[in-house]
Amino acid sequence: MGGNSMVIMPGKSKHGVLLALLVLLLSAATVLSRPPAAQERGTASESAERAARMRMRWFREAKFGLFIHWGLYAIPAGEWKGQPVAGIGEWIMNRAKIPVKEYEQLAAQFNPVKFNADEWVQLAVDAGMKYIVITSKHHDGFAMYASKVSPYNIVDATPFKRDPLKELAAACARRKIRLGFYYSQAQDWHEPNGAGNTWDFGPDDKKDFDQYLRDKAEPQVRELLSNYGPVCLIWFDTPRMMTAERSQRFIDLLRQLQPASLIDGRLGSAGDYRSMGDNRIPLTVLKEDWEVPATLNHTWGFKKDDTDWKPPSELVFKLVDIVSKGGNYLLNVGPTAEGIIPQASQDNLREVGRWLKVNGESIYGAGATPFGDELGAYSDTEKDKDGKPVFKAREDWRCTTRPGKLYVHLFKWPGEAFELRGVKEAVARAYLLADPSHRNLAVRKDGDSVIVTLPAKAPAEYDSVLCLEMKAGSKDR
Ligand code: JFZ
Repeated sequence: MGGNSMVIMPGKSKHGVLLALLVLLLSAATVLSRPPAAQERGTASESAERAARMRMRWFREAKFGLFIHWGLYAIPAGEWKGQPVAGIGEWIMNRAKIPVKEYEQLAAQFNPVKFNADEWVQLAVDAGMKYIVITSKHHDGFAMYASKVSPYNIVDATPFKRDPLKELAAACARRKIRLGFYYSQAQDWHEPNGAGNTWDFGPDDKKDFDQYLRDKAEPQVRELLSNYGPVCLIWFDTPRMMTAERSQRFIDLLRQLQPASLIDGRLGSAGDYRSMGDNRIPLTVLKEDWEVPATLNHTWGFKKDDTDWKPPSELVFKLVDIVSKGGNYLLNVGPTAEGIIPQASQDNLREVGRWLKVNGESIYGAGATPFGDELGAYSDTEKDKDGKPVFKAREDWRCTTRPGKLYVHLFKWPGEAFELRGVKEAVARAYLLADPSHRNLAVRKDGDSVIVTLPAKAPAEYDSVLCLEMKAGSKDR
């Protein structure tokens, strides 16, 4: 209502005023004549919103999770019949067009005796991660858990015979970290009616996709939601051929079996949050809930040749950048066929954890930046190949928030002093999180600017966090 009159009023003409009155009368009439059913629907959707808000609470607090891509593809590890296969490791069956009959034989060799659920969970804890998402079944169709729905699973088809998801669920419960399952609902290259395997089974549009959904995907998701205790989310992926109706059957399963469990953004219809493209961090703050899945090298599933690891400095920057834009970071490891998480992955993640031990209050449950200019801007001069202006990210600082507090993340130490523009409120005090005694730093206000005097040397590696506490009663950011 207010919105309508606001739009019309600035004209200030007689007609404008009359029109505004008319709009007001009309909107009042619609409200009054609304049938009771519609009002009830209003409250029903309000309670649905409340339920969604409750479900989302842990996710908004968590910010940082461990993704694990583990399956039969860890055996070839990026190489088939002596030849390297380009692309991400878990896609090898597709990239090399390996027939089901051949790929299936990998199961007989899969014996990851070095797998230790407690060690994996400990890594996530050490890294400061708050949830773990592991592939229960990737596009290759192989279930990494004891499934009664299909014998093509780790317990029935391998010499290993153990259920790693059961062991992980127990270890996660012990360490109080949440566990979720990746499940490839649409692509299943093992099944004649699953999406994606055109080399064995012909084009997808000739398949009885609903037969596959009803007889494998839906009952397997039911197993995952029934046999492993609380599941924090199901991470669906690549929604080929997923109509609204097909997606709804999965939503119903989740809401019925585990109403607190979240649905990611790749089911086929809207989930509980938005999933960004792989490794794609948005350029600006997004008001909705979102998560970016990302790799430590260039593959999800283990590839023996991929040793191009992102350094800890980049991981810390990306984590902070993501939180300052309102999102979560789901960072992947690809364990080997023996059950070992590559040492470089472990080392780099533990470095992030070391930084988080000191600076975690600026990350967990923290809000997005109230500024925005620091995120970068579109260039006035540089254009991309489509003639659109290039976005230039700025990397020297980011800002995260808590009520009454601003956390300024300084990636490049400014030395001497730091000036923050656009601060209307009064600053009560300023200190560095890396200073164990949180000694007050000298702060000066100059109009909308805050100028903080800093020590000569950065107190932390990667990112020194400057905390500004606002005076109570001054405008909340
Ligand atoms: C998918 C999978 O195919 C891949 O194997 C891996 O599991 C990854 C996490 O997800 O790949 C995608 C899916 C979506 C996008 C990119 C890669 N996307 O939206 O940009």
